[in-house]
This record gives sequence, C-alpha cells and structure tokens, in this order.
Amino acid sequence: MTDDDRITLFYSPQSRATGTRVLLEELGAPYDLHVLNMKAGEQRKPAYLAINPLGKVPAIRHRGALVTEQVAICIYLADLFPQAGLTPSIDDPRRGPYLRWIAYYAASFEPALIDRFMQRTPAPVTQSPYADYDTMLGALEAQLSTGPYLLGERMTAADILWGVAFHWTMTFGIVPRKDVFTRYAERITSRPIFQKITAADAEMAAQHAAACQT
Ligand SMILES: N[C@@H](CCC(=O)N[C@@H](CS)C(=O)NCC(=O)O)C(=O)O
Repeated sequence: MTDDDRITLFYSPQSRATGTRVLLEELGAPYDLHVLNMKAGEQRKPAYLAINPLGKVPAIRHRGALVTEQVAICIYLADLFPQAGLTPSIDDPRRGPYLRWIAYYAASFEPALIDRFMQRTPAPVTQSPYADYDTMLGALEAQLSTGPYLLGERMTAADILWGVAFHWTMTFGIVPRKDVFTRYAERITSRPIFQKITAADAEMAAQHAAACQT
C-alpha cells in the first residue's frame, strides 16, 4: 500500500458525502478526509471549484484521478475492493440489475425528489426522465418488497447508497415512511458503521456551525 493508494474524500458532514464515507468504511478502504465547511461556503471558493466545478460533494481523488457524482463513486469504490463482497462481479447475473438500480438513483430518483421538494410541476410523463413520481417510487417499492436487499439476500454497495438515501429523504418528509422503505433503511442505518459516521457527522457539523459564529 503506497500513499497514492489512499483515497481522498472531499467531504462535508450531513450531506450526500456521508453515504460515500459509510461505503468507504464498509469496504475497509484506506482514506483521508478533505473537509469543507459548507456552512461557511467553502465549497464555492475557487480552491474547491478547481476540483469540482459544480461545488458539490462527494468527490474523491485516487491515484491522481478525480471522480465526482455519488453513483460513479459508489461503483468505482465497490469495484476497487471486490474482496469486501459488495459488488457483483462482471459475469454475475446480478451485475446488470446492480448497475440498473445505482443508475436509477441519479437518473430517476433524484430528479423526481427535487421536483417534489421544490413543489414544481413535473414535465409530462413522456418528457420527464422518471415518468412520474408515483410510478418511479412504485417501481422501487416493488423491487424492495422482494428483499431483504435490493438484489435479494446479499447486501451490495447499491444498498448503502439507497439505505442512506431513504433515511434522509424520509427524515425530510420527501419520501413517505412506508413500512417497506423504513425496514429497508433500518437494515443500513442500524449497522455500527452508519451509527459511528452519524455521530462523527453531528460533532463535525456542530464545529462547523460554531466556526461560523466566531
Ligand atoms: N450530482 C451530485 C450532487 C451532489 C450534491 O448535491 N451535493 C450537495 C450536498 S448534499 C452539495 O455539495 N451542495 C453544496 C452546494 O451546492 O453548495 C452527486 O450525485 O454527487
């Protein structure tokens, strides 16, 4: 293991980067945090915009290459540590559905979520990337009902992405607290690593808030 093998995670607590950190821990990956105080607007300063022009976290740097976008990072990291058993191999029949549901997160779920959160009138079903909100969520509900995990009996990196997402979207009241979603999210949020990162996030977020008051 060289220094170059360590992963740098551009991070802010209680954000979409939290799921990436949980995944890194579940994979047993060597990583360092590059923390941005988003309350102080550090993500919009030139230094970070030179790394990610969108000013968003998560982003990771590994062996000199930069990866942004949660779903790309999720696939990349799980493939990097196959020994952790969180990614179906390329010839595993679950590989296609695994990629499907990870892509679904960014391509269908998030656009629907933001439309719903902003109370915007969605595009007509034939032009909307996610058809309509109820259909988009209904497809997920049907898949999760086959459980316990998205792809059946074994947890994958996709479940970390989705479990953390259901947790925060239900907390914000954007996704309804249906039993199937609640039980699914709890499978991830009850894990010691999620609990540990949540506690560390609360502490870091409080420090960030305090730093803004001085
Ligand atoms: N498309 C990005 C979105 C990431 C994103 O929205 N991150 C939020 C944190 S939850 C962010 O960095 N917001 C800071 C800002 O826009 O100022 C992804 O999927 O990774």
